Amino acid sequence: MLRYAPIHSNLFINNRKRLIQHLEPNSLVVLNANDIMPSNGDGILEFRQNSDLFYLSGIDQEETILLIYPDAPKNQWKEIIFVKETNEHIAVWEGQKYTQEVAQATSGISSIHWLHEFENIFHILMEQAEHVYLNSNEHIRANSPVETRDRRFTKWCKDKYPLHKYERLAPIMHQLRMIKSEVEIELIRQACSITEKGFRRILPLVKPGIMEYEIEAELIYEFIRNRSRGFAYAPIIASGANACVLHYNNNNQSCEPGTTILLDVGAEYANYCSDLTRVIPVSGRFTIRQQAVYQAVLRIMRQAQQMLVVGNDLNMYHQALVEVIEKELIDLGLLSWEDIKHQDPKNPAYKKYFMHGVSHHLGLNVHDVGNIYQKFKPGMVFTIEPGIYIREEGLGIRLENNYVIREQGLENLMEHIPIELDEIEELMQQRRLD
Ligand SMILES: [Mn+2]
Repeated sequence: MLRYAPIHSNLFINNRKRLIQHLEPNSLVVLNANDIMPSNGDGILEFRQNSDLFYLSGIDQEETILLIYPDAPKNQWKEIIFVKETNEHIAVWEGQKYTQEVAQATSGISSIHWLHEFENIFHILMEQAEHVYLNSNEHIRANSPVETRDRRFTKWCKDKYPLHKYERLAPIMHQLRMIKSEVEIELIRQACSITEKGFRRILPLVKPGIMEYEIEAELIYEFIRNRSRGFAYAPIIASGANACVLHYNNNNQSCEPGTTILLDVGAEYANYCSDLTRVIPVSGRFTIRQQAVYQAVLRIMRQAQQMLVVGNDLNMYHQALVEVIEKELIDLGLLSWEDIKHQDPKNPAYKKYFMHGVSHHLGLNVHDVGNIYQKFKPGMVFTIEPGIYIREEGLGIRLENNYVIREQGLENLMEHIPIELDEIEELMQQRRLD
């Protein structure tokens, strides 16, 4: 019933099994769906499920509640899903919604109730439970004034049941979601492969005068026809100096001959994200200077690959890469050893040309949750995305791939997506043969 192929319920069953190991005895866990966000009038934005609720249930629909109560006195109370009631009338107006049977098959949970039954059942469970785990958005960079359904529920619940022991679910979810299972890695791989199709589609189409939004249109066409619901995040199609604006997404400029285009675009698939960045020359050939900066970024990326291994952590990884970045910036004539020797340690010289982090977790969120102070472990999925931005030259180069950390080394989920200069130029030349 959803655009993507059904996911086997074992993924969600195993995720719940892992969660249960982290709970206090006699605990009840509550997770709420995301809201459908309003725009204006009766308009709405596209629905995006709460990543934690999806991770534990697979239910991809608004107004869903998941209860997990491993020590419940009755078996049918150990796991319960509430979905909004559907019927013939709703089906005509809103299309297909989860029936109880489909919710059961999706989640692997046998107790499925309609949402209007929630308060009665919840009251019976709360009478038994001691600890209550509620969910909140504790992403390290979360910064939204909008009150979520989880937040409203927390207020309601604490007001109605003030004497329970309340616990934070978020730190446990971060621990769990940080390590991806093979099924999740396959879903991310699928998202990467859809992104690859989009990238290969645009290579022969780009020529001087093409508008950034025309490239965006070709990408979304390719993504959607491959069962993606669209971009995993706002796409950056930045030609020329626009590439130096890190979160550029107007995508409304004409691509000028002799400049490059930075594409930071990824498809989502089944709520899993991919996150690709490539830079291509508008005219089909890189200039000598563009090549030099590009190769420098590629060398930084290769160094990063060597260090994104079990046992390292993000901090030592980043520290080690700073030395590599400094050397490349000096070789490009952008910095001198003097600049570095006399730099303000709080604002190091390299930050003028490389002002963001090198890696982040990737998964159900494009900047996925996780504890950034822990050592790299097998099953973690990271991006590597070095960049050099030279505003005075109107040139910004960033390259980004997605990787799985394995016991035996790093697996590149984007190894088939062209990244070498000559391969990109060759693919772009194919337009001239048409
Ligand atoms: Mn990224």
